[in-house]
Amino acid sequence: SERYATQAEILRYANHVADRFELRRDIQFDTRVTSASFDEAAGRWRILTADGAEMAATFCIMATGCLSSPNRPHIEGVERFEGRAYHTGDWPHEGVDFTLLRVGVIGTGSSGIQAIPLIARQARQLFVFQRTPNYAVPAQNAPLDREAQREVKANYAALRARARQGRTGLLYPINPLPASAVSSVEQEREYQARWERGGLGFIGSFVDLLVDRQANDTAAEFIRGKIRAAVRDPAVADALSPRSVVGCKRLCVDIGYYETFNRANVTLIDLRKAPIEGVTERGVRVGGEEHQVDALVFATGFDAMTGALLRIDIRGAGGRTLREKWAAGPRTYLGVAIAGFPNLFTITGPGSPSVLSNMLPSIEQHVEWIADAIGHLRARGLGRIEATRAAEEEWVAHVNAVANATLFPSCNSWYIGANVPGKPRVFMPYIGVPPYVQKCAEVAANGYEGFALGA
Ligand code: NA7
Repeated sequence: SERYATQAEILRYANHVADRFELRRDIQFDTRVTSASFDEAAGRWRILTADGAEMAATFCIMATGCLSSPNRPHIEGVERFEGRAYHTGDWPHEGVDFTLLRVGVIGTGSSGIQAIPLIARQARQLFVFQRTPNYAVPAQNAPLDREAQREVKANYAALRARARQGRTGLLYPINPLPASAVSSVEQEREYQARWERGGLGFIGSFVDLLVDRQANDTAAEFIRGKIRAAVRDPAVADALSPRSVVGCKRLCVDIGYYETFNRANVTLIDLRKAPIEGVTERGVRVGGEEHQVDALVFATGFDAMTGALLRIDIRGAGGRTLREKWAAGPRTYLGVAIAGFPNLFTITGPGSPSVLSNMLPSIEQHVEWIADAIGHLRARGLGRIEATRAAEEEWVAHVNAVANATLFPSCNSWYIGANVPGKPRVFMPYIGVPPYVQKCAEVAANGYEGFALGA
């Protein structure tokens, strides 16, 4: 019903899909998988759940999500806090009412940037603890009228086909020109048009924004100009202004974020001047000062892409654990399979476009590819598929080479694992939907090239 549907609407839709396609009969809810180990003799995965149940399966497909494992940084004294504490990635289903409360939000990524304007409207006092400022472009969210809805629904197939041609699988157009090909007045006009359109398409203003630092600087300066115009106090505007590469961390999409700092009840605490010393019973100490709050919101993100997988004790052929295998960072073939872990598939795993793509089509592409692979085995009376080490090596090197040709590795983003202390610094997603989809199709067409198939 809107350009950006709310969580409640998306959940209603998920429930509708589950009912319409009778999926509930195949889902066991409230079940945490604690371990999965490959039984070489039986050629099966043995899967244990937290309630002690054990299951066996020929194939094990990990659809555990890229951003599903909350990152809860250890902050000194955090367990002493006597108020209410929340994590944006683990929000109470019944909602939270901050009316009349003093609230602290730690973190200013997408989640913080979306939550802060809403919390500011309810709370008596809001402290925003910002370690690194982020770029946000306006959502320009609005209801979709009946005609717009009808048009989208009438053209699903064509829209999907068009999206698949795009670098990220999203529908926004990418300007084929580099920024340097046009005058600064024309650059400004392009940025302004995309700003008014709203959403992530801003990053498609010029083809080279994510590969050329100078081009990127022009986009960065445009957004900083918008921040200066939106925020009345120049010192606050300056503290909110990022200096890094636009899009290197996930570009955020906001509704009135920067303007929120003009409110009398909102205070920005710049952690680059003084870091958090610790949490006390009553609040957060920064630079010797205690900011007292009744509620603390951790908008501190996720142990992205590998977190949910590594929380499960996964053991492949010969008992080798995935934790050992990935100690220096994730290694996969196509982000869908792992050498040494036969018959295990990962949906949108590291090494696939995943978080740098339109997630739902990417999930569909993996589901279809995996279903085809299993069908291929069954049709030939086979029961085992495993990525070869050589194919995995080659793919990991290729994923890195593509990333290193861009500006993505230049900042401390969760794409590279930099948000979780001790996590290896490896660029995890694969950049480029069309070449990726083509590669997967070729691998299948060539009889699952790079995989060893067996009985
Ligand atoms: P993000 O984008 O990882 O943002 C987390 C924020 O929390 C970010 O501002 C971090 O600062 C901050 N953070 C993390 N740990 C700390 C500590 N210890 N102290 C202070 N601040 C901290 O997560 P989101 O949930 O916002 O978004 C994740 C994705 O979900 C998003 O990209 C969309 O795809 C949807 P830092 O930048 O590390 O200095």
